[in-house]
Amino acid sequence: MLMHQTMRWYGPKDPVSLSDILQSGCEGVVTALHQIPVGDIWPVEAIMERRQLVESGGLTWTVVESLPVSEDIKKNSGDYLLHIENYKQSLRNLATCGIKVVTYNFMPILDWMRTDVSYTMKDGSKALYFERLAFIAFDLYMLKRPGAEKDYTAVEIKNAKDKFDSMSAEEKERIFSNTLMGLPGSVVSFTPEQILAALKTYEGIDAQKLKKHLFSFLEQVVPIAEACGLKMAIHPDDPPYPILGLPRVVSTEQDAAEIINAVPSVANGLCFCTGSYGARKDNDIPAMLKRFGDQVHFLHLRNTKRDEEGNFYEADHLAGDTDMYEVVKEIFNIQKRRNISIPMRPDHGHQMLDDLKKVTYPGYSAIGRLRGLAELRGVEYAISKSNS
Ligand code: CS2
Ligand code: MN
Repeated sequence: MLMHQTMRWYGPKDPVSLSDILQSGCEGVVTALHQIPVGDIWPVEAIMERRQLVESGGLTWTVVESLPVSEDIKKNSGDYLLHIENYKQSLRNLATCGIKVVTYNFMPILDWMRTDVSYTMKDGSKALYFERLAFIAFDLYMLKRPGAEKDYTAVEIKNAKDKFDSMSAEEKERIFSNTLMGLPGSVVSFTPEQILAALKTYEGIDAQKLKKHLFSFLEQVVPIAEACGLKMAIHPDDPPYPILGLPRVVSTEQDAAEIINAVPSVANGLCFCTGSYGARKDNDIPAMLKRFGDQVHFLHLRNTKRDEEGNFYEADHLAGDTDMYEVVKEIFNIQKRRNISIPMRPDHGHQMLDDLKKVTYPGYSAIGRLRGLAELRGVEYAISKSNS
């Protein structure tokens, strides 16, 4: 049994077309109704319309990424009760339309964060990069977040200041806009005033509290998902540690275990993103897959290369710190045991070849993802052949 191969498709405005995705060998796409404001209900008609569009392209749609959780829900404030009811209704509507897996995350304010979205690799392709010093310089000297100094060592602060002073105005501007790029699927980025105001709303919410909010959200929505045959899949934090003073609660093996145990149900599972979890040295990716295999409902396969200073870039899918052979072997075992085909996508890829001339969502150009997918597909094919 092989993985169900998909790519993310941002909808009709995505410069990567359904035909491109079909030609990459995928059976399906993973998509979301980005046009619906976070917190509102996804109506059946809109879901069906998207489904028909995908099917008219010869592809299937069974995984949603993401049905976003509102800031109110994460903070247990404002309209959170209404938003939870709406979330439940969206789940029912999605199930009615044939969706099987719903991906979400619980990162306050931001989704992934990088300091450079076009970092040039040795071979000339471009990757997403997180440079810790650039990030500290951004936090201290561009955003000027109150109290930021206490998150860093004296040496880090000094080095970040030197870095900041040596940067050209253009470089500063680039780091600034890359860092505040906003959410995947949207092109609007935050202004410093907006982000500082948003950060302020998290005052008094530490990791323990955020976790409590996550668990009470799960207590409400998981039974609904279970009753309508849906599986929830939580995406890990990226990078997998606190940033900008915001708590992060889906970063480690321990976090994943606590989430699963908080509301025991087949419907309460993981979107296992090897790239996000893999940016931490203490996450043993194959071991985590082995432990959580029964709860993995969706796979993001991607690799990162870390260094001692806390920088990491997105490596080729078979390079980097995570051993993809071990990962795919583990997935092969899980699928065999559960007798299912788990949906996967290559997550990000490098911008390369003709895509260097195109504008796509950072990480989501076609050719780099196709390369990653093809390599992973080859690994899986070989493993399954030698096991049959
Ligand atoms: C994705 C995440 O592009 C990406 O890095 O893996 O943005 C992911 O889609 C969301 O966090 C899931 O809710
Ligand atoms: Mn991911």
